[in-house]
Amino acid sequence: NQVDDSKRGALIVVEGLDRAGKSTQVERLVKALDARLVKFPDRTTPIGRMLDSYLTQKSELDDRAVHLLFSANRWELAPSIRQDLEAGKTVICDRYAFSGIAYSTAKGLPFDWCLAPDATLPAPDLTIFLTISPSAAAERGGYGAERYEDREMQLKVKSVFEDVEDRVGDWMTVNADRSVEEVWKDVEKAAKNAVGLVTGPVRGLFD
Ligand code: ADP
Ligand code: 2DT
Ligand code: MG
Repeated sequence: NQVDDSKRGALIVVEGLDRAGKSTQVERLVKALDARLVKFPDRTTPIGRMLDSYLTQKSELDDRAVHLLFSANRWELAPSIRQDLEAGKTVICDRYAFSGIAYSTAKGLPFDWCLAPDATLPAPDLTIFLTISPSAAAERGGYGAERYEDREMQLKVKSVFEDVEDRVGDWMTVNADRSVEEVWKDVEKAAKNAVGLVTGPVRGLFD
């Protein structure tokens, strides 16, 4: 089992609507690739606690202010993500900048304004978008009490995700309205392929 010391890790992002199955697939990826899991938002940092309070409807924040906090939450983790990638460790993100763009644009903020604060973050080597209709997702236990968990919002978010796809490379859409095993087959194959193909330094998002 030869280890190539010069090879960096892959940054793999899993995106999708609420209940698309992101966390289920991410957990499998972390095990299969012996990778680091980073969940966005990371609710444990001081910024993350503000986001948690906002998402659980305990506080109100201006739409632009909260968008920038979600982005800042990524920037505060970016140096350690880059460090791990450079040390050869693969990093799996459960949501990333694309959720930031999709949810904030769905609320009515301009698409390009939403994209700007995340520019030059570590760029994913692969983004797996788990696509599912809001109604099929809702059948997986119904929506909870967090902000954004309603059908109308989910429909808008889905449509922005489909626009985001045109702005980034290394994007793979996977039909998430199938069994965990069927989805996993596609996710595992794409992720292992991405790990094998990694070359060159970590790139910058939207560069
Ligand atoms: P997300 O992180 O995208 O919100 P989860 O992975 O937490 O989604 O899954 C949401 C719910 O749906 C959980 O109860 C999970 O067990 C279930 N679930 C996940 N993937 C599937 C699937 N492919 N088919 C049916 N149910 C699923
Ligand atoms: P979960 O913890 O269940 O994934 O829900 N969100 C997330 C944004 O609005 N902007 C972002 O940048 C990110 C990463 C999506 C998290 C909720 O937070 C929303 C759902
Ligand atoms: Mg989840």
